[in-house]
Amino acid sequence: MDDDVVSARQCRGIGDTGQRRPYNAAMTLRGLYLITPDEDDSDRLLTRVAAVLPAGPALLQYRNKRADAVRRRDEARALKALCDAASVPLIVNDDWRLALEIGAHLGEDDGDLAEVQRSAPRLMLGASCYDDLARAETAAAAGAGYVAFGAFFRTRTKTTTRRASPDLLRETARLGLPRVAIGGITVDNAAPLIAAGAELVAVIGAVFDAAHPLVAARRFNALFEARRAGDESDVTDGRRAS
Ligand code: TZP
Ligand code: MG
Repeated sequence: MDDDVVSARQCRGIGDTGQRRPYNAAMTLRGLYLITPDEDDSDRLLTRVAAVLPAGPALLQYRNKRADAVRRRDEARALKALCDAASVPLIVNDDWRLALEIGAHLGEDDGDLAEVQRSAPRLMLGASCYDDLARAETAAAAGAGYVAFGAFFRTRTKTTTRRASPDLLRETARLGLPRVAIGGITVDNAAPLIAAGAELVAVIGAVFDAAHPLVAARRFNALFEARRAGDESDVTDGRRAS
């Protein structure tokens, strides 16, 4: 089990060019955070995920609100094998027990983060913080591995009335954790969120519903690369040091 945890915690930087490195809590995750689409056919789900993994997302989250426990376990295991082969860390939404060997993401209704942290201290726990700064502060204090905010834009994937703003990303830089932006994010609207500090943009529809999902995923990678190149040239030019 320990080996599984370690291998699931390998992560890398951006896209296809990233190098495998062992997970280290201080390491900054950065790039595209893919989340699995609603897909009732397990084989099709795996095929769709396998098609985009060559883009090298920073993380993949298994999210399935519809399947029963048996199917969720089967799918999570199959995704874990695909992700291990691609060196992409897998996160499981909602179910930290299922995620125990994999990684977990906790939402508002998934239990108390500090309690899960005590039960499973080696899990990387992400926390959904919606539009709520106080929740992000509490999650950070409880040892969250990242904090997620959203929805930033109208999304057809999830019914939500919570609406986050880029200011929340700026305000939470001081937490020192990767900030995830989610909700209606597309290649065309993501750049301001990355500029506001989002280390990760979490996406379902704009990749999985695209005509060419792998191409779409690589376009997100290019946004992060462009931002990094801009930051580096700003530093070189002495315009910006942070
Ligand atoms: N949480 C907030 S919005 C959302 C989730 C899971 C859905 C994101 O999906 P999409 O298709 O990228 O808008
Ligand atoms: Mg949840």
